[in-house]
Amino acid sequence: PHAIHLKDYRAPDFRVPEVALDFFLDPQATRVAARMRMVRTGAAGAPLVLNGEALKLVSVAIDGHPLKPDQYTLEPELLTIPDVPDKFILDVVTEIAPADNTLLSGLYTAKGLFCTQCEAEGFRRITYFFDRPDVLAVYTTRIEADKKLYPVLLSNGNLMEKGDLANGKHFAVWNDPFPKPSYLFALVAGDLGVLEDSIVTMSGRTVDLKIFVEHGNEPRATYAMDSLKRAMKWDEEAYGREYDLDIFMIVAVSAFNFGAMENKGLNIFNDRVLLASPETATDDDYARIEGVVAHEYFHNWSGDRITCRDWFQLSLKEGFTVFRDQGFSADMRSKAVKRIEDVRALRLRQFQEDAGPLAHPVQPQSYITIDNFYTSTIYEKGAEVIGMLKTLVGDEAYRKATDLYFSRHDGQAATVEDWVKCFEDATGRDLAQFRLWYRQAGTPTITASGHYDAAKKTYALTLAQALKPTPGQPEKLPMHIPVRLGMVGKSGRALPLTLEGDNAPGPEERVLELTAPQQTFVFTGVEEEPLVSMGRRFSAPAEFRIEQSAADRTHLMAHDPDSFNRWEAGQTAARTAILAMMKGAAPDPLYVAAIGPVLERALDDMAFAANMLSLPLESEIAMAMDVVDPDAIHAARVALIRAVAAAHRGAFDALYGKLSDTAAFSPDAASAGKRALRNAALRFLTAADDGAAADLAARHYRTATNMTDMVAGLAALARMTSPEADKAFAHFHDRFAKNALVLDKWFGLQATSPRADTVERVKALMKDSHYDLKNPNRVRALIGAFSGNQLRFHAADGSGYTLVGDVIRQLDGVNAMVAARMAGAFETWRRFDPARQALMRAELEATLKTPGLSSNMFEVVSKMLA
Ligand code: B3K
Ligand code: ZN
Repeated sequence: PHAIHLKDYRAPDFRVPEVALDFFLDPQATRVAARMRMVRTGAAGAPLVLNGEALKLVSVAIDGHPLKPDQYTLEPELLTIPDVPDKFILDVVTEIAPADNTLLSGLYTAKGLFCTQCEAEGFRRITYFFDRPDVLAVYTTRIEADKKLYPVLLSNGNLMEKGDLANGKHFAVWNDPFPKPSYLFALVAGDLGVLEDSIVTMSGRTVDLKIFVEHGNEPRATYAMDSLKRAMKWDEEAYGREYDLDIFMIVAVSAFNFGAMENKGLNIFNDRVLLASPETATDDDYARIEGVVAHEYFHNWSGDRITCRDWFQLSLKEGFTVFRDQGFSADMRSKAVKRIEDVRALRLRQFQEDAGPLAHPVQPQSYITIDNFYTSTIYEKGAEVIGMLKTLVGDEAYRKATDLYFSRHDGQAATVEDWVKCFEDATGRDLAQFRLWYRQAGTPTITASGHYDAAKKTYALTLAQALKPTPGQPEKLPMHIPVRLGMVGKSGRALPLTLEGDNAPGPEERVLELTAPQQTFVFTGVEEEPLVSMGRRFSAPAEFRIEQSAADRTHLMAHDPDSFNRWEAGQTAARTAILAMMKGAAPDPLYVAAIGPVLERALDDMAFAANMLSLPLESEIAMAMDVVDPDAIHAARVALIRAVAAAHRGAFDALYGKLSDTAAFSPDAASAGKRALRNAALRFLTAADDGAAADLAARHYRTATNMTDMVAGLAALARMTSPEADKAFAHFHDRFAKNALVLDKWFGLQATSPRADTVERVKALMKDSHYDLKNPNRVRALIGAFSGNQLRFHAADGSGYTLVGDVIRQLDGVNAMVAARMAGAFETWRRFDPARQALMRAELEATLKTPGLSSNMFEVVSKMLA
């Protein structure tokens, strides 16, 4: 396998204004006749070189003249025709076997349904083509198939024609008038039910909305439909973006490599992020559906109308679209809670990536397999970079810049540089240094130290930034970092931030721009010694460090006017307490006491209170240690939960009782917040993990009227060894045996259990008749969840490592993309003790030696070992 470098980018030698595809569907032997109009744009005489993979070439012709085998060369992944005119029609006929396509890339079948996944490089598994994002064509797609088995025939764009044919077959012709890259091509054929609706856009056009699902699942698509309509409206208001075709379709499929895909006019979804009902989906599922439906819809502008020139620009569409969907969800729900959730996810996955062997910039410089670069850095850090731009230029200028971007680059395959340039042109700001956020990998540390001069009433705040080396980047330059902050007095009031030289009292919050390695900001008129509330709303994807006592932190936890930083203060206080407990300290009485006021105010904002009550996860605590000790982390964290529970038993009891739900289920944010708070209380009320705790958790499970509460009950029981736990798990299994998505939860809850027998149970579950290596959702539900179980995956005897190692090696032969992603479980291996390191290294080395290893797996494993 060899690396591809950004610096080697070359424009294509041909344009392909039009592509006509003719599909004759058959699970074992689908025939694809492709007709492409080619126009030379590059060097005269350059050969035609097309990508192709796992294809059987049936015939190839130029301007109607079939080519003889000596007129072209065929390599495993390339078709080269040395001698072609400057303008011509190329006809290529290929044959593929969708039923054997376990990679789920290109055209494949799942549960009797044909569907495609072409991003990033799946189109080359359908026909020979310039399978790169900077070749934009207008596609016309004709699909022919058995009418009984495949009554629904879909592709991108508008339906032009359909009709019946002889032998029980029928056909449909679709045309997508918007030129697009091949990765946005889609086709679906099958026997599907449909949920229909429509919307009138801002300019008064009516757009038909259709969501296709397995028959019987139509009612479970209503929340997705509702989310879609709200997303379409929001994009008009927030970004001035209107939908452009007359029809927008979504199809839900059960076998899919990731969440969903933004194919023009025909989004394809993993049904996990589309189907919901109160009996089958948790509040988190509802929120995720809302977010993903919006994300894929928003891609219509940030991705489809303006796409990427090459895959090094991936964050151009992904970071931006994540930023857009985060903004949407924040507007639909609570801004503070959404920010907390996003930051938590960022720290959990992206900070971990940035700190390890797979660290890469938001704009990578090279890759072996692009599939490995759909990472948290490209997506979530990419979104943070855009958030910083918005913070720096302000809301209005941000909108001006995005308007400019959409108008300037509409219909183009653009670059990250084009994007930043729009911000410079729209705002007049120099963003030269800011561009480093795209080029430098790693999480900067911002260390603050302050000095209060009581006599002069000044406060000097020194901010220093540092960025550690990452693979391939030994030296780093100082970045342009927005640091949003406030100051809180010991009395609890917010202090104005007046900088030396200001001629009026300053605001209570401001954004400092840190551009040098170290800068000092002097505030004047500071009436009392302040506590600094730094990095409010997480104003940069950085680690903010400031020396503060436990008393300072609990003070901020109660008084910081910025709710995000109240949460942050609580997290830091809890983490500090847990780290101290690992060295023998008792639970920090200040932290334990500080939960009192949180409970007193819990009803004011229940979703927020639930977050205040959720302690840092074990893997978050691990991030703060030089050598991770999973057993000690688990024990200390549980001990702190028990200390909090013991100190506030009465308040938790009262809260739990008061919040018991009798109203009909509604997935809205307020109702979800209420359930989240009650379930947070349940966590503390069952903290002892004893018989009484099992009884309460079992009662919670039995009396639940929705999936959120059922899962909360089960999650508590999953920690315990008790007949109640066995009974509930058996009941859940039998009740939902036929519902794959719910059964995934059953697998996952057992895989994440802290119980000592978890490895054994996961092994047993792999023999369950419902376990299926070919279904990514199932593998992720069991093995993916298990590898996130820090305590048991990292079992000292290495049993967890062997389990996951065996699975990824086996899975590599079935679905290399999913397998390589799952190998990320070993990404942190160097952060553990020598014994665990040796065990993990052995798994990685064994993987590298596996015969026939995919290049996906080769890339991640060799980088992890480097
Ligand atoms: N663009 C797709 C991701 C494709 C992943 C290919 N390996 C979904 C999304 O980000 O919206
Ligand atoms: Zn996306």
